[in-house]
Amino acid sequence: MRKVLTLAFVCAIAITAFSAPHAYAKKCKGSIGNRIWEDHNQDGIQQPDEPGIPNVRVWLYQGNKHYETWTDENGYYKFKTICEGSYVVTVKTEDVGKRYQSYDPDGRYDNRTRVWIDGDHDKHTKADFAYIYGYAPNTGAGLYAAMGAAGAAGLTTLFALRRRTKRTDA
Ligand SMILES: [Ca+2]
Ligand SMILES: [Ca+2]
Repeated sequence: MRKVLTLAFVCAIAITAFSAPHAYAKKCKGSIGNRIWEDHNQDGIQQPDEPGIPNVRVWLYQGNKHYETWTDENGYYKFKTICEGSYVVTVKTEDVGKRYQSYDPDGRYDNRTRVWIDGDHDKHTKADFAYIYGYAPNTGAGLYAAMGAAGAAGLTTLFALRRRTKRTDA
């Protein structure tokens, strides 16, 4: 009888020891990444010759909680032990230098994207962002930068003249 009780006691301890931490850890095994790179041909695809941008801060927001990490020498970053939920990944734009954004996962060029982590082992690797020097066709700011201040002033004058002409015609 004593042997049976001892065995039952050992089993109870074993079940407690193994099941409790496992149940807790199971909820936060997701991860979010993946890369910030220079999209030289601006096709939104990472070609082998397109380098990553290192030392860029990336923030992960969930409500008022926020986490920070940095891209490595190849432009990769990863937030680990992520629990189920909705997050916003944001790139610290000061760290990409004088580059313009040329790719954003959600199509809106605002240096951030929303990510949902569904399950216990959800590895999200699509939070990629691209930046390039010079003309970025997807943002008006890139066009002005490429033209330079004088060109931008010329364009503004041209638009003003066109507006005035339209008003005169009407
Ligand atoms: Ca590319
Ligand atoms: Ca976006």
